Amino acid sequence: MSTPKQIKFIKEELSTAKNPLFFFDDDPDGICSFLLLYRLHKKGHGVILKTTPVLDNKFINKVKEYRPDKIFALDIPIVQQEFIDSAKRPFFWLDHHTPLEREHVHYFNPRIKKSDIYLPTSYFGYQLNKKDLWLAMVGCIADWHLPDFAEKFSKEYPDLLPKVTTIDEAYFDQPISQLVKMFSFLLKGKTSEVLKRIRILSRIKSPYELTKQTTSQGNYLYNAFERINKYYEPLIKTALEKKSKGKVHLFTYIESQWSFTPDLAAELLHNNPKKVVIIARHKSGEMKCSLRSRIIPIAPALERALEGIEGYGGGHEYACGAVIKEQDWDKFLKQFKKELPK
Ligand SMILES: [Mn+2]
Repeated sequence: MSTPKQIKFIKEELSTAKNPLFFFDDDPDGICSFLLLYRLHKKGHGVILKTTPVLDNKFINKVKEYRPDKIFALDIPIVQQEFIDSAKRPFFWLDHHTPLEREHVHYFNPRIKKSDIYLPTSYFGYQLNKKDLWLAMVGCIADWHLPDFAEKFSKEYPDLLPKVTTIDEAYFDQPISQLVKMFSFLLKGKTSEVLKRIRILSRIKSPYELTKQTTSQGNYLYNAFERINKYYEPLIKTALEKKSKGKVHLFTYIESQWSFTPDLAAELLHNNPKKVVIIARHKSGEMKCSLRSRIIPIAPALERALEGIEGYGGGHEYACGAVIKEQDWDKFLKQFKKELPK
């Protein structure tokens, strides 16, 4: 939780910035954080970190291009010291991943003080920008957190969140889940297209522009979402219908344009809370997978199952990722099932 002094400080720094440059993570919490900060003064530029959680000197050309007077890094797990040093600008880093030691940066992360606290960056964003409650709500829910302003949101948008219960329900079963999904899907595709969508999103004032397409820009974004969702729907339908014996619910798919793996994994787990869910996407001779569970720890089983296999993987106790060569896939699966706790 950030202190009133910290909030005042960042607000002040934002209001005096003439040309701020925002770097943000490519997930809904990342864009919602950016939109919340950007929409306060509508100055400067945003850069999305596509497919990398690291902000390093690869991005220095953006600093040269935009010549910002201040830099803000939002929801980015790793900012390298070399980048902070070569950027040579007042640097502000708002994040909620595992805290790192860095110098010459104003670093705000609720976990510095309390290591087990979980507050998405959009939560911080809402403390800075109280106007765009809906953006903060979408960012928090997408990052699996039901914020303390959920009641306020439910009162303002009763049709989007009729009642405040659990994060699981808000994420999957309440109408707001459609917005969460939209934000996730609008980030898929070519960087130029994604940037265009984010530019349009920065001008959206109400969630109904998206859900009810009350403006042409809302309509444009809704159509972009629908085009991507058309590929997702048959996949999730097949994945849910698949019968599974034992502890593992496995779904493999081929999709060349977009990865739906995190979205499929989350939804399948919601429907199979007692199982280990494995989603694997065939790509260039490899199986790129996501392993998820709620009650069965999977990290140790994965580590042992990787023995003698061409591939790699790892992660947290209940959420892991792995990449396995196709020819070793069957052997890997067999070993993994055997290694799961009885
Ligand atoms: Mn986040």
